[in-house]
Amino acid sequence: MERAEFGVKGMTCDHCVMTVTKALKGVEGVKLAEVSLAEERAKVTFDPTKASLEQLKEAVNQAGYQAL
Ligand code: 9UX
Repeated sequence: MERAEFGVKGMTCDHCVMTVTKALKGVEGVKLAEVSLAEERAKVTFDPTKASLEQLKEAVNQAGYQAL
């Protein structure tokens, strides 16, 4: 299992946080996704044989936010 952390811009409320969290958890191989509105960051634990950091960021971007 691999742990990644990256910035997420564009979240302004708790519902945004849920949307980003669900987007990350929807990526195959993701075990845990913690998103902080205050920190504007996502911390994700995933199986690197199933998902990549690029895929995680793509999921965030597809949901309408900006992964850094
Ligand atoms: Mo409401 Mo958070 O539009 O964007 S879900 S502020």
